[in-house]
Amino acid sequence: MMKSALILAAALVAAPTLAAETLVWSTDFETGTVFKTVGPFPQDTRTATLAGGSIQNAQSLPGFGTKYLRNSSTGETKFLVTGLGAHDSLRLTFDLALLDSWDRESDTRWGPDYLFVTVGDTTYQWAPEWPGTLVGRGHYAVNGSWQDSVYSHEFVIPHTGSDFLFSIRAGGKGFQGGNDESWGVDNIRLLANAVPEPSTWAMMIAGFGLVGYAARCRRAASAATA
Ligand SMILES: [Ca+2]
Ligand SMILES: [Ca+2]
Ligand SMILES: [Ca+2]
Repeated sequence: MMKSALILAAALVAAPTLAAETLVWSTDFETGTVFKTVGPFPQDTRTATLAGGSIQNAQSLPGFGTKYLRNSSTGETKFLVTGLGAHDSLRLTFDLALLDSWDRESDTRWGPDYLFVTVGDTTYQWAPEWPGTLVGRGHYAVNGSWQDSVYSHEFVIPHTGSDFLFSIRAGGKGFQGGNDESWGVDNIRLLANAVPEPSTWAMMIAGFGLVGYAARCRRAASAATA
Protein backbone atom coordinates (compact mmCIF):
# COMPACT_ATOMS: atom_id res chain seq x y z
CA MET A 1 0.00 0.00 0.00
CA MET A 2 2.78 2.34 1.00
CA LYS A 3 4.74 1.43 -2.14
CA SER A 4 1.72 2.08 -4.42
CA ALA A 5 1.31 5.51 -2.87
CA LEU A 6 5.00 6.21 -3.44
CA ILE A 7 4.78 5.03 -7.05
CA LEU A 8 1.75 7.27 -7.68
CA ALA A 9 3.55 10.19 -6.06
CA ALA A 10 6.55 9.52 -8.29
CA ALA A 11 4.26 9.55 -11.35
CA LEU A 12 2.75 12.90 -10.34
CA VAL A 13 6.15 14.45 -9.62
CA ALA A 14 7.37 13.24 -13.01
CA ALA A 15 4.32 14.68 -14.80
CA PRO A 16 5.45 18.30 -15.37
CA THR A 17 8.56 17.15 -17.18
CA LEU A 18 6.33 15.35 -19.70
CA ALA A 19 4.84 18.66 -20.84
CA ALA A 20 6.86 19.98 -23.74
CA GLU A 21 6.81 23.23 -25.64
CA THR A 22 6.55 22.32 -29.28
CA LEU A 23 6.42 24.33 -32.47
CA VAL A 24 2.93 24.45 -33.98
CA TRP A 25 3.47 26.98 -36.74
CA SER A 26 6.32 29.09 -38.02
CA THR A 27 6.79 31.26 -41.05
CA ASP A 28 9.30 33.75 -42.34
CA PHE A 29 7.43 34.09 -45.68
CA GLU A 30 10.71 33.40 -47.52
CA THR A 31 9.14 30.67 -49.67
CA GLY A 32 5.96 32.69 -50.25
CA THR A 33 3.90 30.47 -47.92
CA VAL A 34 2.05 31.53 -44.78
CA PHE A 35 1.98 28.17 -43.02
CA LYS A 36 4.44 25.36 -42.69
CA THR A 37 3.11 22.20 -41.04
CA VAL A 38 5.41 21.07 -38.30
CA GLY A 39 3.08 19.50 -35.71
CA PRO A 40 2.87 18.44 -32.91
CA PHE A 41 -0.87 17.94 -33.29
CA PRO A 42 -1.85 15.77 -36.24
CA GLN A 43 -5.38 17.20 -36.47
CA ASP A 44 -4.65 20.89 -36.50
CA THR A 45 -5.58 23.05 -39.48
CA ARG A 46 -4.39 26.52 -40.40
CA THR A 47 -6.30 29.21 -42.26
CA ALA A 48 -5.06 32.61 -43.35
CA THR A 49 -7.26 35.51 -44.45
CA LEU A 50 -4.90 38.15 -45.76
CA ALA A 51 -7.57 40.83 -46.42
CA GLY A 52 -5.44 43.27 -48.37
CA GLY A 53 -2.15 41.84 -47.12
CA SER A 54 0.36 40.26 -49.47
CA ILE A 55 3.84 38.78 -49.36
CA GLN A 56 6.28 41.43 -50.56
CA ASN A 57 9.97 42.18 -50.94
CA ALA A 58 11.39 43.00 -47.49
CA GLN A 59 13.88 45.53 -48.93
CA SER A 60 16.22 46.30 -45.99
CA LEU A 61 13.88 45.69 -43.01
CA PRO A 62 16.19 44.31 -40.29
CA GLY A 63 15.81 40.57 -39.66
CA PHE A 64 13.13 40.20 -42.34
CA GLY A 65 15.20 38.31 -44.92
CA THR A 66 13.86 38.78 -48.43
CA LYS A 67 10.08 38.48 -47.91
CA TYR A 68 7.47 39.58 -45.37
CA LEU A 69 3.74 40.13 -45.25
CA ARG A 70 2.61 43.72 -45.69
CA ASN A 71 -0.86 45.25 -45.46
CA SER A 72 -1.50 48.89 -46.39
CA SER A 73 -5.30 48.72 -46.01
CA THR A 74 -7.71 48.53 -43.08
CA GLY A 75 -8.40 44.86 -43.90
CA GLU A 76 -7.91 42.46 -40.97
CA THR A 77 -5.25 39.85 -41.68
CA LYS A 78 -6.20 36.72 -39.72
CA PHE A 79 -4.22 33.60 -38.96
CA LEU A 80 -6.41 30.89 -37.46
CA VAL A 81 -5.15 27.58 -36.11
CA THR A 82 -7.85 25.05 -35.20
CA GLY A 83 -7.85 21.50 -33.86
CA LEU A 84 -5.03 22.00 -31.39
CA GLY A 85 -4.46 18.97 -29.18
CA ALA A 86 -4.16 19.07 -25.38
CA HIS A 87 -2.01 21.99 -24.22
CA ASP A 88 -2.03 24.43 -21.31
CA SER A 89 -0.26 27.49 -22.74
CA LEU A 90 0.84 29.07 -26.00
CA ARG A 91 3.83 31.21 -26.87
CA LEU A 92 3.54 33.53 -29.88
CA THR A 93 6.51 35.50 -31.16
CA PHE A 94 6.64 37.78 -34.19
CA ASP A 95 8.27 40.89 -35.59
CA LEU A 96 6.12 43.85 -36.56
CA ALA A 97 7.10 46.67 -38.91
CA LEU A 98 5.59 50.12 -38.52
CA LEU A 99 6.03 51.48 -42.04
CA ASP A 100 6.13 55.15 -42.89
CA SER A 101 4.18 57.98 -41.26
CA TRP A 102 1.81 56.61 -38.63
CA ASP A 103 0.09 59.61 -37.05
CA ARG A 104 -0.49 60.14 -33.36
CA GLU A 105 -3.71 60.64 -31.44
CA SER A 106 -2.76 64.29 -30.94
CA ASP A 107 -2.63 64.83 -34.71
CA THR A 108 -6.16 65.95 -35.51
CA ARG A 109 -5.43 66.36 -39.22
CA TRP A 110 -3.77 63.06 -40.20
CA GLY A 111 -4.40 60.96 -37.08
CA PRO A 112 -5.12 59.05 -35.12
CA ASP A 113 -3.79 55.85 -36.71
CA TYR A 114 -4.20 52.67 -34.66
CA LEU A 115 -3.03 49.12 -34.94
CA PHE A 116 -5.30 46.41 -33.52
CA VAL A 117 -3.58 43.14 -32.67
CA THR A 118 -5.56 40.12 -31.50
CA VAL A 119 -3.75 37.31 -29.66
CA GLY A 120 -6.23 34.61 -28.67
CA ASP A 121 -9.12 36.28 -26.85
CA THR A 122 -7.43 39.65 -26.30
CA THR A 123 -7.31 42.59 -28.72
CA TYR A 124 -4.74 45.33 -28.15
CA GLN A 125 -5.07 48.84 -29.57
CA TRP A 126 -1.73 50.45 -30.23
CA ALA A 127 -0.94 54.02 -31.26
CA PRO A 128 2.56 54.95 -32.47
CA GLU A 129 4.97 54.36 -30.74
CA TRP A 130 3.99 50.70 -30.64
CA PRO A 131 5.07 48.48 -27.73
CA GLY A 132 7.52 45.61 -28.08
CA THR A 133 11.29 45.54 -28.22
CA LEU A 134 12.66 47.96 -30.79
CA VAL A 135 14.82 46.03 -33.26
CA GLY A 136 15.67 48.98 -35.48
CA ARG A 137 14.56 52.27 -36.92
CA GLY A 138 15.53 53.62 -40.31
CA HIS A 139 14.54 54.13 -43.93
CA TYR A 140 14.03 50.44 -44.68
CA ALA A 141 11.14 49.99 -47.07
CA VAL A 142 8.27 51.35 -49.15
CA ASN A 143 8.36 55.18 -48.95
CA GLY A 144 11.88 56.52 -48.36
CA SER A 145 10.56 59.85 -47.05
CA TRP A 146 9.70 58.40 -43.66
CA GLN A 147 11.41 56.21 -41.12
CA ASP A 148 10.18 52.70 -40.37
CA SER A 149 10.41 50.87 -37.04
CA VAL A 150 10.64 47.15 -36.36
CA TYR A 151 9.51 45.71 -33.01
CA SER A 152 9.78 42.14 -31.75
CA HIS A 153 6.98 40.72 -29.63
CA GLU A 154 6.48 37.76 -27.37
CA PHE A 155 3.18 36.70 -25.83
CA VAL A 156 2.88 33.75 -23.45
CA ILE A 157 -0.76 33.07 -22.62
CA PRO A 158 -2.58 30.38 -20.66
CA HIS A 159 -4.60 28.56 -23.32
CA THR A 160 -6.38 25.22 -23.49
CA GLY A 161 -8.93 25.67 -26.30
CA SER A 162 -8.60 23.96 -29.66
CA ASP A 163 -8.64 27.21 -31.68
CA PHE A 164 -6.19 30.10 -31.69
CA LEU A 165 -6.53 33.41 -33.56
CA PHE A 166 -3.76 35.87 -34.32
CA SER A 167 -4.90 38.89 -36.30
CA ILE A 168 -3.67 42.36 -37.19
CA ARG A 169 -5.53 45.31 -38.66
CA ALA A 170 -5.01 49.02 -39.03
CA GLY A 171 -7.68 51.61 -38.31
CA GLY A 172 -8.53 54.88 -36.70
CA LYS A 173 -10.09 58.05 -38.07
CA GLY A 174 -6.86 59.26 -39.65
CA PHE A 175 -5.61 56.03 -41.23
CA GLN A 176 -4.69 56.81 -44.83
CA GLY A 177 -2.95 53.55 -45.76
CA GLY A 178 -1.14 52.99 -49.04
CA ASN A 179 2.39 54.35 -49.03
CA ASP A 180 1.57 56.81 -46.26
CA GLU A 181 1.22 54.30 -43.45
CA SER A 182 1.14 50.50 -43.46
CA TRP A 183 2.31 47.55 -41.39
CA GLY A 184 4.30 44.40 -41.94
CA VAL A 185 4.79 41.14 -40.05
CA ASP A 186 7.48 38.46 -40.22
CA ASN A 187 9.15 35.65 -38.27
CA ILE A 188 5.94 34.32 -36.70
CA ARG A 189 6.32 31.34 -34.36
CA LEU A 190 3.58 29.68 -32.35
CA LEU A 191 4.59 27.14 -29.72
CA ALA A 192 2.26 25.06 -27.58
CA ASN A 193 3.03 23.60 -24.19
CA ALA A 194 1.58 20.19 -25.00
CA VAL A 195 0.28 18.05 -22.16
CA PRO A 196 -0.74 14.36 -22.25
CA GLU A 197 -4.37 13.57 -23.11
CA PRO A 198 -6.45 12.19 -20.17
CA SER A 199 -6.33 8.70 -21.75
CA THR A 200 -2.53 8.94 -21.87
CA TRP A 201 -2.54 9.90 -18.19
CA ALA A 202 -4.63 6.83 -17.31
CA MET A 203 -2.28 4.56 -19.26
CA MET A 204 0.77 6.19 -17.72
CA ILE A 205 -0.47 5.85 -14.14
CA ALA A 206 -1.53 2.24 -14.85
CA GLY A 207 1.95 1.69 -16.31
CA PHE A 208 3.65 3.03 -13.18
CA GLY A 209 1.36 0.82 -11.10
CA LEU A 210 2.37 -2.26 -13.13
CA VAL A 211 6.05 -1.44 -12.73
CA GLY A 212 5.49 -1.19 -8.95
CA TYR A 213 3.53 -4.45 -8.93
CA ALA A 214 6.32 -6.23 -10.85
CA ALA A 215 8.90 -4.84 -8.39
CA ARG A 216 6.84 -6.10 -5.46
CA CYS A 217 6.52 -9.55 -7.07
CA ARG A 218 10.29 -9.70 -7.61
CA ARG A 219 10.93 -8.74 -3.99
CA ALA A 220 8.36 -11.27 -2.78
CA ALA A 221 9.97 -13.98 -4.98
CA SER A 222 13.50 -13.20 -3.74
CA ALA A 223 12.23 -13.17 -0.11
CA ALA A 224 10.64 -16.63 -0.69
CA THR A 225 13.87 -18.09 -2.12
CA ALA A 226 16.13 -16.53 0.59
CA1 LIG B 1 11.11 37.03 -43.98
CA1 LIG C 1 0.61 59.59 -42.23
CA1 LIG D 1 -2.74 59.00 -40.89
